[in-house]
Amino acid sequence: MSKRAVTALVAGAMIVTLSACSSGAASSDSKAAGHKLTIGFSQVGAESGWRTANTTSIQDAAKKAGVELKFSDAQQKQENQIKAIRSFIQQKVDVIAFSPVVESGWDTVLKEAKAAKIPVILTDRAVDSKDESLYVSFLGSDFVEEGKKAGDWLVKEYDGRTDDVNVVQLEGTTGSAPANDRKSGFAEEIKGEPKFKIVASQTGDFTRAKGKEVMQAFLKSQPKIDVLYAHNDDMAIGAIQAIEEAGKKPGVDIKIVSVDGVKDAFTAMSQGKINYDVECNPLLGDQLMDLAKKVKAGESVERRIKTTEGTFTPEQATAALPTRQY
Ligand code: GZL
Repeated sequence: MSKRAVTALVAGAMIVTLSACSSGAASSDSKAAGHKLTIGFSQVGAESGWRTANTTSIQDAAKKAGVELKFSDAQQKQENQIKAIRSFIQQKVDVIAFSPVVESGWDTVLKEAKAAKIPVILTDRAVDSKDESLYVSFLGSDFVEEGKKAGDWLVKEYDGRTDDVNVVQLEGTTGSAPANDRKSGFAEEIKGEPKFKIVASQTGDFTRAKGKEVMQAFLKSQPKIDVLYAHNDDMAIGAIQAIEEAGKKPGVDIKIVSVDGVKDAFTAMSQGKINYDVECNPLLGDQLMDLAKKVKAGESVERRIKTTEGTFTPEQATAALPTRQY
């Protein structure tokens, strides 16, 4: 074979090899590039307007970020969340994220995730585990702060009043971080004012139906109610129905201070039925996706990321209503 032919043959072989390598490299890149970050997410349930907005935010953000989201609704049961987390471990997801329905009872399953080398991100609600190695970050609101904001409004609203102000409290899900912390923050803020008497306090489990049922009981058992403090808007909206059915005017005969800041509460505020709303931001999706990508990439992340949120008077809520996202 002529020298020229051998050269052409060798050059050709080199081109084939290089392209194979590059395609090989490309295929491994494309494999790496093709590997979608997979997040296993265990959601509390669908108990409130806030929760629905939180779920939508997470699902939309996952789509936008090209993340494969394995989503599980626990219907407000801890055992369902534990089952879901174990299933995510079996499926070898890249990251586990969840909103713990209650604060306690997570160490065992989180130790299983740690043993499987799957990082865990807490969103919305916290756990009371002492072992901080069991999760890499907690993204969510400061519920004690929210309770204090509600208490601060009450103190200002009744400034100068000397006779007793009877308060009833609709608590969130028993054992949950928002219920515990909104209760303690509120109590802390009003403790210097003996005129405020919390005459009844009971869980309405963050739902409209239970909020109405418990408010009906309060109305029967309490001779005088001046204020309702509801740990979320859905219970406040349920309570409004009970107050009206009892022939009283919500927002006037019984003032209402609530938490979340969902659209239906803003509508009630525009009608004068809720007097103050402390916002709790459910739109955590984009932050969660960014956090999960950083965690997967081995980048360091903040242990505690607090969401920004405000407070609303009826005038502010009425103005915000037309563009309210949730
Ligand atoms: C707060 C969240 C609470 C909301 C309720 O971050 O966990 O749970 O306040 C929801 O509406 O049910």
